[in-house]
Amino acid sequence: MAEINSGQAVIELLKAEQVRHIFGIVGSTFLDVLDVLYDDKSVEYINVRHEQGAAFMADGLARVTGTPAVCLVTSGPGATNLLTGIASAYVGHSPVVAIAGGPAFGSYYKDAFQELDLLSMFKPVTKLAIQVNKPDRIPEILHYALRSAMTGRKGPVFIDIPRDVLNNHMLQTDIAPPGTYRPDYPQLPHPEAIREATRLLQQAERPLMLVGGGVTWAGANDLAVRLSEQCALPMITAYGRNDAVPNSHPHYIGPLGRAGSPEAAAACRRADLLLVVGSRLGNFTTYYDQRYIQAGTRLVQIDIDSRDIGRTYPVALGIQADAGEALAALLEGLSQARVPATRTAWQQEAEGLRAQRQTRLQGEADLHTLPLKPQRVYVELRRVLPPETIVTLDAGAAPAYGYDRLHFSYPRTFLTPLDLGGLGFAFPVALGAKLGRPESPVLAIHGDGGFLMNAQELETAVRHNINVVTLVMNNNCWGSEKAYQKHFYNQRYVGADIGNPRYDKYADLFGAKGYYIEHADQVGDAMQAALQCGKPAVIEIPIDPDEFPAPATATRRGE
Ligand SMILES: Cc1ncc(C[n+]2csc(CCOP(=O)(O)OP(=O)(O)O)c2C)c(N)n1
Repeated sequence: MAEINSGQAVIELLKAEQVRHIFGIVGSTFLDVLDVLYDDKSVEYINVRHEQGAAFMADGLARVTGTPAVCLVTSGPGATNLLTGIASAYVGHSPVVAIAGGPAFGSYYKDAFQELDLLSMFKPVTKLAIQVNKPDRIPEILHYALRSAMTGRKGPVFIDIPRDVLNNHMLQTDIAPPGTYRPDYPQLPHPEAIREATRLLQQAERPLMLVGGGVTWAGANDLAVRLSEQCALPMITAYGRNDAVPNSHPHYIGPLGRAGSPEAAAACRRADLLLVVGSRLGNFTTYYDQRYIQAGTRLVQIDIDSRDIGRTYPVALGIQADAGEALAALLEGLSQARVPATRTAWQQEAEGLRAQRQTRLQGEADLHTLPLKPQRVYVELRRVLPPETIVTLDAGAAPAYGYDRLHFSYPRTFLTPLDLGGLGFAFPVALGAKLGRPESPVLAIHGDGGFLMNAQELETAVRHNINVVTLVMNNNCWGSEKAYQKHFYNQRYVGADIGNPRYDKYADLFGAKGYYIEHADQVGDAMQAALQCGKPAVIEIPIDPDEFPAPATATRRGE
């Protein structure tokens, strides 16, 4: 066995999982780990300006690569600042490994300097929150954490390592490859379940596939498309998962759920069988009621995690399996099956809905008002963005118009806060995504409120040359929430309006590049220039301060 120091062990254990970036702010509790990076340049410490940014960056990186992404921060407030970003990774099933160097082991339970019960704080937003209690156990406990993060439905983990456990120890350990401490192969579906699923699919007259994020995590996007083609199955996507299938595919109708496509909703209401692949059928995909999924619709639900199978809607058949293995088995099971004749009419209906959506979105090119409406900005974005662009959306009204209006060609190119709905998400997540996929253009879409929540990371972006473009649609208000006061409180606005600096100037001050445009015909040129300027860039567009989508009726006062 090799003898290495504890700091080196942490770095080598992470490198075995392809980790190339660690996000955080320097702290005295974990300096043995940082010191390793003085010589070893194969891992870069991205030192950020607020730990929330670090957690969001790690989330972004993990979502675009599928590999673990790491935060390393100091105790107490360094760790609590991570919480919202770790919650985002939890909701997004993103394998983020958050490590905090804690106070000395012997000082616990004395209200020591920066001592907080971090394990209790992180438990509800992680798959595992654990403390290392002995230097020799660093490899074992890191393996436990990595196995938890990467197995089944992925998700974040939290590891507290007291400073005297972490620093200044020699360990006898060999660095083992991941296959020695976590499973290499995905979970197969039960053959009986696949036979039953093929039978249900063959019986259905109007089957529809609802493709969720689990398909992307399983790398099974092509298989979903092949099944759709083989069985004449129209496709819709779960909330925020538009990138799970190529949007130009003639079988793709649109995204279901909040701010989604009415045509996808209409298809869902018409379906007699819904093949749900890798979707938990969460709040903003379904609203947990019958507005999309009708009581009579039969559900075949495939998920890696049994906790969400039949959780809200009773299933005709639940299959616990990896999405890719299940889709491959269905393709095999249906390879000799003839597509039932009744499907032709259904396919035509689905094609009609797809065409209806395209026409509706194109019609928004006729919105000529100033300040611009966000809908019009998206018309221009669809025209100009290269197909491989990764787009991150913030919470908020102006970004929300993007759920139905952006066009995706490849998996892992659409990153959204999902049901967390956290503001301040898009910009730091974009930075992490860019580090994970440096060859891809990356665009963050923000309202003015959400952008300023993590805008300090522009300094991180400039210093580390992380060249993402951020679009700030500025309406000088917390628009998405102001909408409630407009519609349900008779425009009695309280706490709804805010002021802003000019964000193009803000960008210039940080050494980034700023653009300010007001007209639709400037969007394309500004976006192209920003994508090519060789710096982080911010484009501000003033937008109509009165244009918000009507809030969902389910969230009306008191309901
Ligand atoms: C961290 C956080 N705080 C508060 C909210 C509640 N909230 C949701 S959207 C919104 C307004 C967003 O304003 P802005 O980013 O300017 O975008 P707009 O809606 O104006 O387009 C607020 C306050 C939230 N989702 N997340």
